[in-house]
Amino acid sequence: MRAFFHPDQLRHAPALELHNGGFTAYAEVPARADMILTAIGGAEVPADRGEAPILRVHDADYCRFLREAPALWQAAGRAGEAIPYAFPIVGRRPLRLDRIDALLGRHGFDATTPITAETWDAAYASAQTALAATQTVLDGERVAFALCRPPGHHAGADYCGGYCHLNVAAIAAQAARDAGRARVAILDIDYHHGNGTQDIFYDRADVFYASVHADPASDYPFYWGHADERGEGDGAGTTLNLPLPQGTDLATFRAAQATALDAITAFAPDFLVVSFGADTWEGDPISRFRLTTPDYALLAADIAAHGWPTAIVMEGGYAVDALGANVASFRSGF
Ligand code: Q9C
Ligand code: ZN
Repeated sequence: MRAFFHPDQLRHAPALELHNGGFTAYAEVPARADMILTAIGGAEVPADRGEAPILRVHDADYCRFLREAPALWQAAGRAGEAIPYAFPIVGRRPLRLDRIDALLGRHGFDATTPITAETWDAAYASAQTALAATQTVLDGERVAFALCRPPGHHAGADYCGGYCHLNVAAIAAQAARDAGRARVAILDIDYHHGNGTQDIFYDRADVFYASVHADPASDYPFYWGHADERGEGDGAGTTLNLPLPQGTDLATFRAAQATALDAITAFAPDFLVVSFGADTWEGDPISRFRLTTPDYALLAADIAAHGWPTAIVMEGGYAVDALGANVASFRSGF
């Protein structure tokens, strides 16, 4: 399976994130990509397809913000990385969550995603990597792997969060649409719900979004990913959320993925994007599922059995020492 990665993706390297009331080491480290590259034997550098395919998903003002925020931060006399501390209240439906993290975050999204002077270039390169894998599949390969990092699925059309800045899965899906694939499905099997991807396609009938993830009643991103979110307007019925409890193991996860694959089969896509996170692994430091390394090959084989042309984009996975083996296992199942 061809794989893509651009060295500029290593340049985004914040030191700290604000979490649980204090600063901790940033979890989404460049070493994640190094470990995957070593395990899979390297990757091809993607071509530069420019900003246009990014602007098919993201607002131009938002992209300018990502580029200019570090200079504005420095001009204001600040040291270190740009982290927000005040937020306009973004209206969501009034869920009655009682988790302290949910109550704090109800007033913003979020303080765990610093922006550095390198962030735009790294996120831009991550998007180009997703586009290269997409083009490879559009050109006839059945599957290709994009080693995206920074990840993307928490980023919406005009917002960042959850270590994500540009939504690489959405950019890939939109590129497939723009290349003439009429019906595109996204299967998101990262531990966390892909709120940004859901938001981007929530009212679209041409892109189906299915996600298996930790129940947002207990886990980030809290305000999205509940089972009753199914799309709206033209997109009514083209969003499927399958939240699972902490402690979920292969049997439960695989059954939920099968439900997602059944729904995607009914949608009859001519292109699939997989948002793959290895933060479902049993030893992940910030997540609470119980998948093992060999489980990923089984999950991948279940997806591959459908035969859809498939671009895989990397999302989360924070057990750095195990990440290479987990990604290699997943790829082996195709
Ligand atoms: N230090 C992705 O997996 N909150 N993002 C947890 C723990 C942020 C995860 C903070 C989790 C975002 C792409
Ligand atoms: Zn995740």
